[in-house]
Amino acid sequence: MLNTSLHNPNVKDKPNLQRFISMNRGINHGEDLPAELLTKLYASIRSEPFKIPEDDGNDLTLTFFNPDREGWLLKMGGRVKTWKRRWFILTDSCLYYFEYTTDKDPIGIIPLENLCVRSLPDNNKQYCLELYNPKGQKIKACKTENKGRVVQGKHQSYKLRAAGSEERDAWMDAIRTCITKDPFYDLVSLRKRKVTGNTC
Ligand code: 4IP
Repeated sequence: MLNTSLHNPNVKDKPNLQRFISMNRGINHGEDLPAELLTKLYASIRSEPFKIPEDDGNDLTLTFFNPDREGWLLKMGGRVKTWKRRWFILTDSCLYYFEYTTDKDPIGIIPLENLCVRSLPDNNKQYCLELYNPKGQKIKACKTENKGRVVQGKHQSYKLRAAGSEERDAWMDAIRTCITKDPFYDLVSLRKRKVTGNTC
């Protein structure tokens, strides 16, 4: 309130320090906050307005807050079969991968809708899992190319490699949970049952 009162040009009646202090009487469980604290707060807000960041839909920070799982995995390329170490975040039924943990924007996004996950035999590489489309179709995903252009992914399946079997199994469990808990599936299967008349 003080920030708006002091810095919004539409507010003509700017409170002075004394008024600010009296406005805050009894707010600390019936007690007053120390005058020194309020004085510093007043001076700080008056000297520099603060801005609350607006959610314009472009900032993905909130999307990656409190994910279902996150960690490093090796990912095999789609056409060129090279392994790249990527930071993966599993949230909102999508897998996002980044080059660095601190990156704000992912390199790639894999929606898990309609996908399945399985472990791969430890032939050449150990602890691998595979995301695949049970209908055998290419996976619908997107990635950002070097020049910043967003393009469709080219993976028939995503092969990922964990550091150990426990980690691989934990990723598979987390991915499976994400796939099954998506309310979209309940809606679609309900609709399918209605259309086919199958009530099972
Ligand atoms: C690349 O190999 C990387 O593995 C890419 O991974 C991968 O894209 C490319 O797959 C693959 O060609 P090089 O760097 O050796 O060229 P990343 O994007 O994580 O760097 P994906 O789709 O896996 O992100 P294709 O299918 O774009 O060729």
